[in-house]
Amino acid sequence: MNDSFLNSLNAPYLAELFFKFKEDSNSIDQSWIDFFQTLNDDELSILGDFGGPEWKKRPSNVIDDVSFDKVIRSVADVDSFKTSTLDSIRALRLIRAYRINGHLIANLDPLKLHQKNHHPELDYKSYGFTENDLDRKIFIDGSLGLDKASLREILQILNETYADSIGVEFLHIQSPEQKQWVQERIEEVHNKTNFSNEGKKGIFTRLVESELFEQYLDKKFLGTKRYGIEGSESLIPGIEQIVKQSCLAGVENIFFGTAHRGRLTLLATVLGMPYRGILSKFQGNMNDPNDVLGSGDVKYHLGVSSDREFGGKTIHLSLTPNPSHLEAVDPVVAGKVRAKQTLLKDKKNDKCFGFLIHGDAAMAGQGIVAETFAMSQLRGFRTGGIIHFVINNQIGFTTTPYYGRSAPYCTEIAKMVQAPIFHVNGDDPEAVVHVCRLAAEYRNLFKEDVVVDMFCYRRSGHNEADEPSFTQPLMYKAIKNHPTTLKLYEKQLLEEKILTYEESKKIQIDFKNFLDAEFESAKSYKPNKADWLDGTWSGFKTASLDERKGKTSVNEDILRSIGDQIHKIPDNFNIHKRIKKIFNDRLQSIRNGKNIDWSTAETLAFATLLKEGYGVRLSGQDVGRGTFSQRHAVLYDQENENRFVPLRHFTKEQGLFEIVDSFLSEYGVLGFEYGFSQTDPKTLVLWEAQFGDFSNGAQTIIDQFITTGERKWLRMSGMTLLLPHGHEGQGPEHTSSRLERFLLMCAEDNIQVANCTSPANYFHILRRQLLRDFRKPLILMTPKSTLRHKGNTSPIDDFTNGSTFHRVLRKPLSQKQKDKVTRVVICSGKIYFELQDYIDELNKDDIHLVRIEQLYPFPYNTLKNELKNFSQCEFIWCQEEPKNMGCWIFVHGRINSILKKLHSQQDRLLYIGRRAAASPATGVFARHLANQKNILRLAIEANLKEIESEWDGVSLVKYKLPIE
Ligand SMILES: Cc1ncc(C[n+]2csc(CCOP(=O)(O)OP(=O)(O)O)c2C)c(N)n1
Repeated sequence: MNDSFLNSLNAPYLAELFFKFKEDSNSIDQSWIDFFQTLNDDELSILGDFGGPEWKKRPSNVIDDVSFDKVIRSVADVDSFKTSTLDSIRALRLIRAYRINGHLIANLDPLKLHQKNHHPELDYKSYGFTENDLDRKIFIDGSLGLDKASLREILQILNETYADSIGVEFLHIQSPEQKQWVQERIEEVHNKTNFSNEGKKGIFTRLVESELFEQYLDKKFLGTKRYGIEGSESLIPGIEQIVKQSCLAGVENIFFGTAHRGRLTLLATVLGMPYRGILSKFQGNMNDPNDVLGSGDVKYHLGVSSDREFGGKTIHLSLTPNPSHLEAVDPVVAGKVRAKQTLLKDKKNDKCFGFLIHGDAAMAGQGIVAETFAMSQLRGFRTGGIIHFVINNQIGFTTTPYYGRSAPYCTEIAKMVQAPIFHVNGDDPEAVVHVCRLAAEYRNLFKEDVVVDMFCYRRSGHNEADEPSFTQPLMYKAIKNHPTTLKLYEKQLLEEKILTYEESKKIQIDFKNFLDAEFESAKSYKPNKADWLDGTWSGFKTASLDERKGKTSVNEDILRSIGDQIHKIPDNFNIHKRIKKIFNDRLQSIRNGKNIDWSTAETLAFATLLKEGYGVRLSGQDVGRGTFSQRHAVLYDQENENRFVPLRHFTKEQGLFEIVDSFLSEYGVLGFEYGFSQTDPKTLVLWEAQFGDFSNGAQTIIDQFITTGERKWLRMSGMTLLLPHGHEGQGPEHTSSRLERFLLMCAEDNIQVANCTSPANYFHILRRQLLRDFRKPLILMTPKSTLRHKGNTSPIDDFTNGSTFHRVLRKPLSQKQKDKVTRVVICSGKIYFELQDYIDELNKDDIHLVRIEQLYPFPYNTLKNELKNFSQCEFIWCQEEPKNMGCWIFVHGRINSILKKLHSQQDRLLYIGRRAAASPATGVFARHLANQKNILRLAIEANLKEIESEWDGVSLVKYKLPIE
């Protein structure tokens, strides 16, 4: 049995022959043609690689140096050459198969319940080898770092590298550098780090802390839910490695997002939250200033931040508070990272990254995971790669993976961004630490996502009070008899003589004693202060309940000069004709001080904030142009498509303006922007829905973060939502932003909800978001067709010289005019313009329109002061939305209480609007028009005495209340 004739000197000759065969088969000897023709495509492709892989082609002069005569001197040589070539092809196919599929037989499952040990493509016999071939040296062309190796050696290396405790998926990566990096990094060390004794003891200590802390909690607080880490303890040394490597590489901030599982141990061990602090929460201690103002949250949702030090460098770690809604925190973390990178001018993403910890079921099931991956490399959203760690305990509550996903792995979705995926056995903590190190290196080198999928198990039920054997009896039988990771690692270190039994016991006893001391201290534990107004939030306060208008007006000269600056178009820029006109009209409106429209007001709000040094970031689908072709914040050169963003560089010293056409997501994008707003309170962060109704795609972010975050976690946000809203005959969709739903969520000063009807009010409410010493989310209904309504304009005086936001708007009336009024119609939003037009058309002077511009916080006093002038009049609430939608449910009780206080002759507000309906609007345009007309007619013309007598609280049959 001879070793291979083929070697690195003559292999290029073979490559050359093959190349010629492909180019022109007549140029080579018939015997070689016959030989090549016996090979299948897969085998031929291996031959092609003899010239070196794509990313590492051999220099072509090597081939020139090899002459036929030197290589082959006899027919026997030719035969040997061919035999060796076949051997090499088979061996290389086997190596390739392991690189692709080795993970399928890797020893990943600590419980060995689903372990596969055989795969035909990974069986050398499938390639024509027999046992007799095991010891023959085969030329493998530098693969696995070797020129030649026996099949036995090859198999050993392949099994160690690709099918031991680690299974790697990386050949889906298209970038040659990244693919090569992964391959080299794992092959050169056979996918194993040789840890020093100190390193091993460090891993051991981390496991002790994880296991013993959870045991301690279990003993002291039996049956209390904590979603323990038991079974996945290797997470902790793994994360520790990522933090350490990243810190040493110069990373300054890691933003963590995680779910419930193992969170408490993570807080204590990696994030440095004092054990006594966690224990005091278990003891029910209410002294935490973070709890005092808020309604509090359960222990396993808490956020925390701390500084850690490695090798003289410091790294800041922060864990974002999260709701129960699994994975909802993912885009929020990404947004926080992006904001921090922006603040630090970390353009290369060297200083901060996000770290997400997933459960296997959630990773596979929740669409937001895909949305978060989707933003990975997008302009406006990229953060230079997130490290994902899956605690793959092979179960989701009571659901087994067979029911939980269609894909073989829960991590399949990561392939959409070609992230390398390291599957690893959680019972091999050294392997976990090893892949975590690779993950950190990969992220920090390539600035792209990477995934560690740690196969483990869940020792208890879903929570500590749950009985898991109801549904997984066999799995739990296996778990019951399975030693803990700590026990297994202790055994390994004892066998390796790295630890003595006594040392091991001492480490464990010392830690238990430490926990006892912490438990005692916890009883009187008082954290120093709430951390939520630190850092970028220092100087901010919780909101007061006074008028809090903020100083939002702008000096007129400054406004005019900004107006000039933001409408300058560079000389060589070929602007679209129509946009040129729009820009001219806008500029003239500012110069003339008249008829400033909505979009101009918005631009002025942004520009003035930018000039004052604040940032503005607006994202959403097609926001650059604007869904209604109204914004034109991004201009495109008509000759070459170069972009020009007037607000980006209109003056020397200005804040950063980011306008981002988002990808087609609501949930992910709103979550991202919310996260951004939390990290940078000095940037006005806006998200615009294409149409307001699409915001319900992001309902989880609205419910779980925006409307509740301040109360649950004392985290303020000035997140601003622009939601185009209004009945315009476009059908059931594209009409309603579900204003009613936002209003129902209002309480305890949690958010602001507004529906403005003047550009100046829009200007002020936007500026107000930043010009106060607190932050509140703002939900703003915005115009569609009325963007261009002639009444939807403002004079410059309303922007300047002490002007402010007005929560209630109405025409100022003289006493004489007031005396003529017999009916007050109160409304909010777009219907105002139609009511006013109708009044103008009928030339009526007995109707007074009052617009509520800010619905929450509700402007009781302002409205009362306005209505008191008309206490003897009729009061109508008019809306275009169905009765179960829009504002009616929210306003009528509030306005009735005002009417009562005023002793008005009508103590009950009358409703004019569409009937309660399942669907927000009709799809038939003619019906829409008829209904809209009917609403106006009823509000302005109908005899209310009669209407009232017919009132049955549901419909007004006589007056043909609009039916839809
Ligand atoms: C969006 C969402 N849906 C449902 C739930 C209820 N729930 C809580 S934990 C859980 C199972 C999670 O399984 P997995 O992601 O594998 O994490 P594990 O608990 O196993 O660590 C479910 C369904 C939830 N918290 N969030």
